Amino acid sequence: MPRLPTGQREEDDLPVLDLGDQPETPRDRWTLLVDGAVEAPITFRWEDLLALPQVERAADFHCVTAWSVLDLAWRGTPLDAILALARPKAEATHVMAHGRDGYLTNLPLEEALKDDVLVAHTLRGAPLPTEHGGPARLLVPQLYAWKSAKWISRLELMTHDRRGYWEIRGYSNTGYPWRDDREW
Ligand SMILES: Nc1nc2c(c(=O)[nH]1)N[C@H]1C(S)=C(S)[C@@H](COP(=O)(O)O)O[C@H]1N2
Ligand SMILES: [Mo]
Repeated sequence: MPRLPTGQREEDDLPVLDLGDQPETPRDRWTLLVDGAVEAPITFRWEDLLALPQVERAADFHCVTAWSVLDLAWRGTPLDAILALARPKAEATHVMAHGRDGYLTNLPLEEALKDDVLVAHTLRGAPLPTEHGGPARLLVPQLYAWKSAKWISRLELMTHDRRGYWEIRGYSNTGYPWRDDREW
């Protein structure tokens, strides 16, 4: 198995890529809302997040603009632990991740619930820097990096699919790096 998907080249340092607005949120004012198709909408504060299970994951990160960074060390809370507390309704099929910069990206629950998907707050042993989405971002390493919403503010459970920022603008709805699944 090659280490890099088709069309990707390796970078040592994580580039910064976003729409340009990098919101600063102090940890004591940070919140994450889980709502939509759930039985129990819930808002997490920073200490609530840290009270949930904390795991380490080493993961490769593939951006559709052709860079990949291998073996990044992340720490954070598994997304399934967060979503479970809101009790997704049986008819929930997708989740929209909202960033504080207005960014949106959509995921099928099947991808969102995978073991490596985190709300990540630590990168390479240090607090996640603002430019990489700190205090906390979504990490969905099995999909192209545009699915990993920085500055996560809201996880909206949905009963049908809806496209996010890049998914409307021509990126693939699914975004599987290992299938060279870049555009629709
Ligand atoms: N909130 C937010 N998240 C975002 C983006 C963005 O513009 N806003 N850009 C995405 C894209 S296209 C990529 S490649 C990665 C880049 O993450 P990085 O800047 O930490 O390398 O963030 C993703 N998450
Ligand atoms: Mo990207």
